[in-house]
Amino acid sequence: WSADEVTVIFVLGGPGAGKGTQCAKLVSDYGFKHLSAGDLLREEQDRPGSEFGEMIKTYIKEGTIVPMEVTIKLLENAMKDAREKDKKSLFLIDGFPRKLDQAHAFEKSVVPSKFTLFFDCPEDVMQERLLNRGKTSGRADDNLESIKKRFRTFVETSMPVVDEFESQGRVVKVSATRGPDEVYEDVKTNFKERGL
Ligand code: UP5
Ligand code: MG
Repeated sequence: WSADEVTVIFVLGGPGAGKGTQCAKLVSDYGFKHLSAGDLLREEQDRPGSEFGEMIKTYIKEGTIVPMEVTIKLLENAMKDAREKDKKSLFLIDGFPRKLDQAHAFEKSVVPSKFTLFFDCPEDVMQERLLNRGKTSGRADDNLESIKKRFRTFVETSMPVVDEFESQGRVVKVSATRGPDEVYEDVKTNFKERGL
């Protein structure tokens, strides 16, 4: 695809920064198709007959990053579906790319992103949110041990992606510490400035 046919915005931020929450708001106001890489991996994990199920399970529990061939394929398939069935051309890709090679591969082989929406949030705030969600989410990685591992992977492996995009002037950074509605006001202001 070319960037004229398809608009992709990457949505990044640490575990529990509020990526999913903000994407849901953007979907109802702007008509984006929201694709969470984590959600797609969890669906694939639970799909009967998936050859990747066990592998995905282990990576998620350990807070490490699933090989990109799997994730990019899932994203590409979901994008194709949304384009064909729902005529969607605006995409929020949530929680991806988490590693520099993934960023390079996606922008080369699928489509370049318009920009990255980055939610900036301190670890203590994210930890509290995740532990709280863990009471009801049923997510295998919403426990203190997995959360610590996710934070580490985020700092060591995923922040370099944000830093590289930032150095290219392609990051919209929003502070994610306030309530969901306040954060969303900032998001909308930034989208307006970027012509959306
Ligand atoms: N909440 C949200 N916003 C709030 C606010 N402003 N104020 C107060 N509370 C707020 O929110 C988390 C919780 O906080 C919720 O309870 C919410 O109500 C509350 P959410 O919107 O879900 O945050 P989000 O950033 O989406 O958190 P999530 O846990 O989904 O982030 P992760 O990045 O950790 O999870 P993801 O699903 O993206 O990935 C999971 C794993 O999949 C990864 O660790 C990795 O192992 C694997 N993965 C890959 O390998 N490759 C990929 O490309 C993607 C994932
Ligand atoms: Mg999420």
